[in-house]
Amino acid sequence: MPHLDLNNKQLVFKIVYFGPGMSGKTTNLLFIHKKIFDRYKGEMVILDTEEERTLFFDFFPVSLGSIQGFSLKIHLYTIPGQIYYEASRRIILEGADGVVFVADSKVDRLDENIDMYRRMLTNLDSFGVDISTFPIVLQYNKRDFKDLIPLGKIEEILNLPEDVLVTESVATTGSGVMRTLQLISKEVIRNFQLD
Ligand SMILES: Nc1nc2c(ncn2[C@@H]2O[C@H](COP(=O)(O)OP(=O)(O)OP(=O)(O)O)[C@@H](O)[C@H]2O)c(=O)[nH]1
Ligand SMILES: [Mg+2]
Repeated sequence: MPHLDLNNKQLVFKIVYFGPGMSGKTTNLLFIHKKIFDRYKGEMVILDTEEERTLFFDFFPVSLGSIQGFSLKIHLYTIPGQIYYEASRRIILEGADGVVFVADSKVDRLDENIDMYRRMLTNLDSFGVDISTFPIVLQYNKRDFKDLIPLGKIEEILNLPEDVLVTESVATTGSGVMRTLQLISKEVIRNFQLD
């Protein structure tokens, strides 16, 4: 459920970019932050190591305008993909209204994608989230590489529902990045209306 702040008349949705290490989560957020006009965005907080790996999370807020006197906001987060940061991932994922799963399309990264997706589902389940209705967009990133995981492969292995939302992207150029954000935002708001 989005966070309703009655004092400040705000409705805040939380979208988390999840996925294995180096799949391009931070790169997605950097591109989105660059694209959005200043008046609609807050400062981007990046907590990374010297090697540009996310240490805890990246974050920034986006304003979507207002409805009936309430301002609508989306808070965008990334998780750290490195395997030993499980506790941080859990903390950041908790309370999410939707997830973009950023998969690394390189064929040798298939197992890491599957492992991380399963970890995400386990965590969501432990929060009591109904995974069958929870908004998720599966983004096949790094489509500029050779030897790609074919579209459909991750869904097939994980036995995901047929109507799972899938996008392709090259986060370094921004190709597919805004479309992914639009899709997940729409899903999150639609899911809220259905609640
Ligand atoms: N060629 C190519 N490189 C990409 C793409 N997306 C991200 N990268 C590169 O992959 C590396 C890792 O990207 P990040 O965005 O830092 O990855 P991350 O998922 O945030 O990684 P963690 O924070 O460790 O979980 C960087 O060097 C990016 O420039 C892409 O679509 N194509
Ligand atoms: Mg990162």
